[in-house]
Amino acid sequence: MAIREIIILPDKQLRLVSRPIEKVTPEIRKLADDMFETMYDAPGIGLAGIQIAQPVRIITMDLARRDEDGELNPRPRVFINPEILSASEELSVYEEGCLSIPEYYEEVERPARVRIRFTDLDGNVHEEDAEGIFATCIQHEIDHLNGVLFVDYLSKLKRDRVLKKFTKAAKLAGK
Ligand code: GNR
Ligand code: NI
Repeated sequence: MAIREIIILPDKQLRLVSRPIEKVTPEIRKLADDMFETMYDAPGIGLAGIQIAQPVRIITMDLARRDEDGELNPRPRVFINPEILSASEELSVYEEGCLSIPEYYEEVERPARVRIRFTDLDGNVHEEDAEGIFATCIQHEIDHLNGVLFVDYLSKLKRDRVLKKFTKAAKLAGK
């Protein structure tokens, strides 16, 4: 396993539309392993392949739950070729952040519930209903697969401001 570099704004790769995964190969399993290691190290609750410069439709996620003793139970999950089948009319607001836009947080309104279809690492297809932070996170990650970032939902003023800040920082870093 390896921690890989997370690409950040204004890297244009973040705007790529990732390609579907035709078959779950050993390379895909290795990619998922590296994504988990990178995500836990960051730390983040979700990661899309393109965030480590791999434009393929794969997401890792861990929305760890606390049990009665307050113990944190890890729940690593992989979503391959995820699709949103339907979304609720009801919306909910979460303060979102993104590992590709470090230390920037804003409230985003999205459907409160979505029904998703995805393939797992064994190649089995599942359908599932998502709500709460799971619904927000899976929508945030599927957006990455389509080259969409959460700042795209903010006002042009806020989006331009954050883009400018990261462009300036990249220039100063000589990138
Ligand atoms: O770690 C993350 N936290 C988060 C919080 C609210 C809504 C979405 C997220 S996903 C983010 C990690 C990330 O950038 N995934 O693409
Ligand atoms: Ni993100």
